[in-house]
Amino acid sequence: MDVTPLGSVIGARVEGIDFDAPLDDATLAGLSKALLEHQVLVMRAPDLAPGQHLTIADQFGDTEVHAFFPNLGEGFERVSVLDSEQGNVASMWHSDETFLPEPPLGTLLSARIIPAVGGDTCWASTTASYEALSPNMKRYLDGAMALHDLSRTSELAYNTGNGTAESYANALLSTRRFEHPVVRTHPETGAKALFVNPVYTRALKGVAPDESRAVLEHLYAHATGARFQYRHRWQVGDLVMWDNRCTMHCVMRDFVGRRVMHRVSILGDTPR
Ligand SMILES: O=C(O)CCC(=O)C(=O)O
Repeated sequence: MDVTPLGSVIGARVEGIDFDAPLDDATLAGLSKALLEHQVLVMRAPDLAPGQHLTIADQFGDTEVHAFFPNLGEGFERVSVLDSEQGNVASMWHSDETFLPEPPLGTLLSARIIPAVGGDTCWASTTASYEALSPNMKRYLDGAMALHDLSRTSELAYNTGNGTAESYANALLSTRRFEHPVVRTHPETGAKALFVNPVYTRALKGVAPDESRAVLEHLYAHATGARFQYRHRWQVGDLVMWDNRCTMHCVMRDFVGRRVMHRVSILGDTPR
């Protein structure tokens, strides 16, 4: 397996893996190590069928049925489909499903249909952005908690006519709302990472709304700076895996035409 860095703090290309069969132990260990080191891995798996996609993801841990994305249906509920023609383009910075008590550990995303130009995905390293904070800000955030829920996406959907009053109300159920530390410690590397994002994080706990808004806006602007990013130009058949515990990502909504991705997420643990 060859691992070549693609960005200065995040991203690597991994070549030499045969995805036609389940991964052997050495390959699995090599990929896991590369993921911890580079946070986002870009691979080629042009003939990846949904069943193989699931088999590979299952080797990293149990996989989930996504909280709200459509999926491939019976037997393949754990393969979500992001089809731009159904309005599913994740074009705001986020870490996956942080409104859950145990957000996913990581995700494997397979490019099925890619527009001729545009539709790149950017990932940002939240360990690198945490490291670059001032000592004063690190002290301020130490022990801080934030509330994550689905109210922002539901409100946007409702306001634009893409959601019902019922879906808006359902988004506020307690199973879709959780408090997490603003700075989490990666359970495997021990590195500290910022763990707030503009899609699901709604407020810092225990501070005035103005202060919460100002601090979160500052953190989002800081954490999505170009120096922390890797930007991927997709080809059909690319398979990208990311560590959701120390990254955020965002699709560039700068394309015309259709864009279809299949995704499988691996269950994670409680952020601490
Ligand atoms: O479509 C993409 O490139 C990113 C998908 C995404 O944001 C997600 O799966 O959470």
